[in-house]
Amino acid sequence: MIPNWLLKRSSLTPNRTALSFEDRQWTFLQLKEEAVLIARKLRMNGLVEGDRIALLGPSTPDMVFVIHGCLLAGLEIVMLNSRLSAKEILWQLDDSNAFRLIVEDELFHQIGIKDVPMITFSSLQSSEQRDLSVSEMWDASRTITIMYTSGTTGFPKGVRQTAGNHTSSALSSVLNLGLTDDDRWLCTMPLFHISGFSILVRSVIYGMEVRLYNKFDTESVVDELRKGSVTRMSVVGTSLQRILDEFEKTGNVAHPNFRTMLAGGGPVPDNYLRRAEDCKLPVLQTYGMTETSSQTATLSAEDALRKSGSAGKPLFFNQIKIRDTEKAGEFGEVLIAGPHVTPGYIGHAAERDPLEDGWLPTGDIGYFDQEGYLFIVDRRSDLIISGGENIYPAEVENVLLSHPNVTEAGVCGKAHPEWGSVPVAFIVVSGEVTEEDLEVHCQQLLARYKVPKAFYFVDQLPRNASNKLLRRELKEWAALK
Ligand code: S0N
Ligand code: AMP
Ligand code: MG
Ligand code: MG
Ligand code: MG
Repeated sequence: MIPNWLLKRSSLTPNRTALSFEDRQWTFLQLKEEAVLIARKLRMNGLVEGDRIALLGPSTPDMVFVIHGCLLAGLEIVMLNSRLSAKEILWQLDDSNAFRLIVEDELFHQIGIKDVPMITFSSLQSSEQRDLSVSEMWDASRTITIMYTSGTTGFPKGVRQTAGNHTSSALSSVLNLGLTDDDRWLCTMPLFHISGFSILVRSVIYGMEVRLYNKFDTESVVDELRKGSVTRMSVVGTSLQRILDEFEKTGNVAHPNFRTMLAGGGPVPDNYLRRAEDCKLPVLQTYGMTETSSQTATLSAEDALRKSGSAGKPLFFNQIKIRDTEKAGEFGEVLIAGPHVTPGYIGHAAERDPLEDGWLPTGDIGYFDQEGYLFIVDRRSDLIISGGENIYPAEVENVLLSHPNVTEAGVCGKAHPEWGSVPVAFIVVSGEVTEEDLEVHCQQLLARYKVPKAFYFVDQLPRNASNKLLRRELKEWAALK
C-alpha cells in the first residue's frame, strides 16, 4: 500500500510551499484544499472511483489542481498531448475508452474537438459539489496515469503508470540526487509527458516546491538559473541548447545554488555537456521513458565530469542489462527491470505483455563501460525524436498514403540543428500533387511536429527483394539532400 500522496504530504508539511507560478504560490495545505474542491465537483459530475478520464490542459496551477483532484477522486487519468491534432486526440479517446474528456476551454476551441462527452475547466469550476470520502491509502497497483507512446505500427499504445511505478521512480531519483529544504524544481516540461508529470510526483512525495511555467521561455528560465531561484530542472536537448545559447550570449553563468539539470528524453550531444560546464550548469544525463515512469539510469553528481556522455548507473531499485552480451563494451538492446516498469498497456495493446522473460525491451542500443556506466548509442527501431517528441515513420506514412494521389511514402529522420532530428518524406505519386498540398494534408491530420519538413518526389522507394522498405537507405538519401 502507498499513502495517498497529497493527503499524507499536506498533513506532514502543510505550510511548505508546494507550487509557484508567476508571482503566486500555494502551500501543500492550499493545494489539498483546491484539489478536494475539484474532487467534490468531479463527483457531482458523476465520476466515481475507478473511472477513467482523459485530461487535456496547459501547464497552469488549475491543471495541477485538476490532476490532484482527479487523484483524490480515485480516477485514472489519460494525459493527452496538447500538440496533437483533433483526429489523433479522438483516436486516443476512443482507444482508452475514457468516460469523459476534461479539457481546458481555450485548448478545446483551439484544437477543435467535436462530439465527445466532456467537461470543460470552466464548467467544472462552476459546478456544484458532492460529498466525497477520500482513501488514505492506495494499492500500489492502482493506475494513476496513462500516457500514449508511439508504436512501430503507427498506432500509439497507452502505457499504464501505477502508484507503485511513480513512487519508486521518485524514491530512486532522490536517492541519487539528494534533497535539501530549499530545493525548488523548475518545471517547463509538459505535464502530459512523464518528464513533467514526474516533477509533480516528486513534489508531493518529497515536500518540495515546483516552480511551474506554462511555456519554455528561454530568458525567464536563464534568469531563474542565474539568480539561483530554482535548484533543479529537467530539459531535453533542444531546451538545453537554448539555455546554453542565452548564457553564452549574455556572458552569465548559473548561480551556485542551482544543483542539477536532468537532461534526457533523447540524445544529448556531447558538446552541449562541455558548453554546460563553462556556464557552471551541472547537467546530468538521464535515460528514461514513458514505460518506466521517467528515469531508469542517471549520472550522479560526483561522476558528472569524469563520465560525461554516460547516462550513469541504474538507480537504486532498477536493473539494466544489455541483451546477449557478456562483456563490458559490447553493444546490444537495453533491457530494463524494476518496480518502476509499467505493468502493461490499455486499449488495443491491452493483451500485449510489455515484458520478455521479466525484462522490458526498449529498442534502444547501448553498452556498459568497464566501470558499469551506461552509454546509449542508438535506436534499433525507426523512432524519430524531435525536440523530445516521438514520431514513428509509420504514422506519418499512413497519413501520406491516405492522400488520393500518393501511391508510396517513406518517412525517416534527418539531423536538425534545433530539434535534433526531424521527419522528411519520400513520395511516389500517381497524379498532380505539390509539396504544399501534402503539407496541408498532413497538417489537418497530424501534430505539427510530425509534419515532414521536406517532401521529396521520387520514382521509386528503396526496397529489398521481398518489397520491404529499406529504411537505412532512405536515411542515407535524406542525409544527402
Ligand atoms: C522543446 C520545446 C520546449 C519547444 O517548444 P516551444 O518552443 O514552446 O514551441 P511552441 O512555441 O509551442 O511552438 C513553436 C513552433 O515549434 C514547433 N515545435 C514545438 N515543439 C516541437 C518539437 N518538439 N519538434 C518540432 N517542432 C516543435 C511548433 O509546432 C511550432 O511550429 P509551428 O508554428 O510550425 O506549428 C517543446 O517541444 C518541449 O517541451 N519538448 C519536450 C518534450 C518532452 O518533455 N519530452 C520528453 C518525453 N520523454 C519522457 O518524458 C521520458 C524521459 C524523461 O522522463 C526525462 C526527460 C528529460 C529530463 C528528465 C526526465 C526524467 O526522467 O525525469
Ligand atoms: P518516450 O517514449 O517519449 O518515453 O521516450 C523514450 C525514449 O527516448 C527512449 O526509449 C530513448 O530512445 C530516448 N531517450 C531517453 N533518454 C535518452 C538518452 N539519455 N539518450 C538517448 N536517448 C534517450
Ligand atoms: Mg516510447
Ligand atoms: Mg515521447
Ligand atoms: Mg493513396
